[in-house]
Amino acid sequence: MRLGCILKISRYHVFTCCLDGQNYATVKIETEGGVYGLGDATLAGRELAVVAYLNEHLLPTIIGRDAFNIEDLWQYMYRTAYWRGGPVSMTAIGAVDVALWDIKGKALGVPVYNLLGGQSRRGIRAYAHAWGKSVDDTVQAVADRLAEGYTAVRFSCTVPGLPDSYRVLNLAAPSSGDARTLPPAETWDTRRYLDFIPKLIGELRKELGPDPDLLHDVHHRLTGVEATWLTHRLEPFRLYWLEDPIRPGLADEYTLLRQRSIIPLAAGETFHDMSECYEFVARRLIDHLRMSPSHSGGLTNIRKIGAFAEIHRVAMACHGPIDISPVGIAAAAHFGLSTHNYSLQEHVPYGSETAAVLPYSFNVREGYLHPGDKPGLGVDLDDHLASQFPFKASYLPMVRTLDGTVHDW
Ligand code: GCO
Ligand code: MG
Repeated sequence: MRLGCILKISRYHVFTCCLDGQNYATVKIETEGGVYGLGDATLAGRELAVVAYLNEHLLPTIIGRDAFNIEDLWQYMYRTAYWRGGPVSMTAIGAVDVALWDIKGKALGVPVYNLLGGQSRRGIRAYAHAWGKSVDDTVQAVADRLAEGYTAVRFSCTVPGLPDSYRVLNLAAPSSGDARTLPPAETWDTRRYLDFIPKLIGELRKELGPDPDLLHDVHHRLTGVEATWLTHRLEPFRLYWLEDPIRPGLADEYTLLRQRSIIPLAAGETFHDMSECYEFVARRLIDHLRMSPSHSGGLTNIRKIGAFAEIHRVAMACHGPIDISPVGIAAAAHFGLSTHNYSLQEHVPYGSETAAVLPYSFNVREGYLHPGDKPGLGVDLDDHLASQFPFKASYLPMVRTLDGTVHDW
């Protein structure tokens, strides 16, 4: 017997707002009968491109379709674009897809993780961020996170001689007095960085002992040879993972690093599609894959990528910075709770404006993230309040080396 349409998509709206200094884009999809779902459409520094993709190209084509047929809708959104893939379209598809899972969970009265296979664990181990302007500051910041109950911490620190190196700029501050908002500039020097990081982790181990899991994010700034040099010096300190040592897409450089180093590697926050992660997973060039539902086509796509990774014994560890909204973190949490090969979830606490406009039921206790048990994703949107926090044009930082050459951020 063929069933008729269960829940017809009737309306949509994309909301943009700036909460606690961070821009977010949220798609709301409504169905006849009133059940609605939310998806995270935030692509930091390129937010309005996704909003246009949604409003002008994607959302008008799904009106009147059955919100319950998520797989068919995903294939429809993905395959009807001849120019497919990439950050903008995969974030837009991901937002709609996550909203459809939210709708289905609410309509059936179950949390999304129960639609994905149920709980694989009691909670997902989370890692926190710690950074400082000096070695002492950084040791203290990591110790503070451990005291909060986290057992894994990602550390970064101002590199001596480079006062505005990665992660120490105040991103919430206006980038300049200029009326136009321009990307704030950071400086970089590979030699200073390579000299400093082994000393920093040596101090962290000396002060904090062997127990805590320590992580470090290179943010794509090294070549294969430079990264190999670094990992050799880091090997004695048992790093949980080294993240994005090399520019994405350079599988040959990862091969060089992989063959000469025993440090676990994480990558993938800027991958969007199976084709981008295929070689990294199939050749096991990394240990942890950091693609997220928000930037990789939603839960429908990330589940398939997760299953592919499981076969190759690669763990999933979704990207979870502050520029993924609570809707995106909730999606990652439902996926992480239900996915066997899930290692660690990045977690950054939200501020009070975000919690008021996008109230969420996920929580972190004793360093473990749980999505909560509300039907759907467990996140709502106060759209009236959202309109009081208008979007503010802003950019992610850019990097120049000491002689002024543009470098990868
Ligand atoms: C991380 C990331 C982020 C990104 C940011 C870019 O591991 O959390 O590297 O900090 O820089 O999400 O938009
Ligand atoms: Mg990263």
